[in-house]
Amino acid sequence: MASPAVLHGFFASSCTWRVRAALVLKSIPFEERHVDIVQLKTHLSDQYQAVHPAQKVPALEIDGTTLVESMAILQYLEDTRPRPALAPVAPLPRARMREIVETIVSGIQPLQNVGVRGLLGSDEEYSAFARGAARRGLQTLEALLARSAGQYCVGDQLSMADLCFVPQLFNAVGRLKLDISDLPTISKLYAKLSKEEIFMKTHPRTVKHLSET
Ligand SMILES: N[C@@H](CCC(=O)N[C@@H](CS)C(=O)NCC(=O)O)C(=O)O
Repeated sequence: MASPAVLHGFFASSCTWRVRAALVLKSIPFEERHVDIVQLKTHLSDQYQAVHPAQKVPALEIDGTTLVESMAILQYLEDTRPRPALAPVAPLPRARMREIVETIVSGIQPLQNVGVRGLLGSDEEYSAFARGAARRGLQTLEALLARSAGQYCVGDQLSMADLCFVPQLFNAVGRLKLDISDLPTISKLYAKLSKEEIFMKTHPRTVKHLSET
């Protein structure tokens, strides 16, 4: 029998959460190895650089190799374990999904990543920059979701867009303390999706608790 996949991740990392949720949805056995990117900064060790050249999380050991970059990992899982599908088949909803994914993955997450904290002056300056960037990204997301959302970010099918959306919103509301009450589509969708089993099961709170017991 193949050995379980190994997810190198941090419980509160939005990028790790995307992959954790996909692994659970696709019923892929895995163990999660804690990489502390906040206090101990174990991701900056030479040992971890051998796992992830950019010294970030997540990295996934699977099928005898190691993959990095959460969206490359999700696409690999989709290509090798297509059920349940995490992307619509038709070209237009697929493009809508990618609009949302790109907005989050390129337009929001990197600008508020803890890795840029030291590059942006004081903690206050970092916080103001991160909150401003996230807020602007969420406004874009609101406009995109207003035309694409149904029960999920794109129509009524759970997709990679949702796997990016819920962790990013948890970050925006929980860590950056952003008020989203003036973003109606986002507020409604986030309230609904955060109660879904897959996001509760893979939530940072659940994982933190498990890693402590
Ligand atoms: N594009 C990468 C981003 C990875 C990333 O920025 N991960 C964050 C946690 S969500 C991290 O490891 N930050 C630590 C650092 O940059 O020093 C992905 O999607 O995997």
